[in-house]
Amino acid sequence: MNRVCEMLNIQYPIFQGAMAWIADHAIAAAVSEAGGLGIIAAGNAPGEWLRKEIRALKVMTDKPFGVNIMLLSPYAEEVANIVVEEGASIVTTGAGDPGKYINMWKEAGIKVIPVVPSVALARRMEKQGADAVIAEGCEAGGHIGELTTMVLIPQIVDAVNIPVIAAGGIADHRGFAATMMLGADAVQIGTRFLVAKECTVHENYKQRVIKASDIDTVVTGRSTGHPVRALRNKLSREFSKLEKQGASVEELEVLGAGGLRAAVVDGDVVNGTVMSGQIAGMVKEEQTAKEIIDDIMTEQNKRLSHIVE
Ligand code: TUI
Repeated sequence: MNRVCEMLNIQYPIFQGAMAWIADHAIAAAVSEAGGLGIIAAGNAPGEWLRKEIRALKVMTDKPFGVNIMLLSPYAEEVANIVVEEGASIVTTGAGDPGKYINMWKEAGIKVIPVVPSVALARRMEKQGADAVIAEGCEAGGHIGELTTMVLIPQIVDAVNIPVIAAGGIADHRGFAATMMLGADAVQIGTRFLVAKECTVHENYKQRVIKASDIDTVVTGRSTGHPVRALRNKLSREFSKLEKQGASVEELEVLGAGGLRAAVVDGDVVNGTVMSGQIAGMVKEEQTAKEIIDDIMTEQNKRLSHIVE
């Protein structure tokens, strides 16, 4: 049996990406109910929001689910405690080093799975007691590291003994099979679940992703130390222009502030931040979470059996 499925008590080795502002109880419950691992993204939200989301998810499914703590959030400490209070059993983290929380979570019996963009951080996380790592390549949407999935996965697989979940640029059975070949034990998929029927992101956002082509994402924010991949639009062009002119981090933060919320909640895909992975060009239809998972699992079986025949 797959060691990630065994460790987390899930049916299929497919995590739903923890998309800030987007991944709430609705999509997470649908993914978990379909046999994958649904994940609620705490993002920049306060603790009470997370508490309500966890409780709402538990009404919809009794399957395992995860909570993602975005470590740049001003509420990171608060939400880190709430996952313990609310009895979540799996925590993933992003955008930083979760070292100071790992002991607290382990003592509460929580499985801890940090996102890592490098071999060094993967090794450090294993030493500090992480149960697995999510190795995310820069094909992913949102806040990204420097390395691609293709080079990151095998290097991290060689460096650690804990399971590795591959993320960044995976949306179908081919990406699934490819990352298994690179040594991953499971995958994490964001962009394709963003357009899932159960995902509550604004319809304009979904349509922007569905209509995107292969070259439509752009990375901004390298000068702030927090590069973000999103679909090209008026905001990304203004941001890039300011960055080239040498704008200060403060000026850029003012321009970016609230951008993700504007796109996700208000559907402003012109002046908002439409975070998306590079694989958006291949994501062409709205399906249920179950259809997405079943499609990947049946097709990858065919592909892998074809390769070994
Ligand atoms: O975290 C993500 N993706 C995100 S977070 C987010 S919300 C946000 N909005 C605006 C600015 C910044 C964030 C949107 N998308 N993915 C996981 C991820 N983690 N990617 C890269 C990293 C990462 C980077 C550095 C993880 C650890 C790390 O460690 C540095 C250190 O402290 O050693």
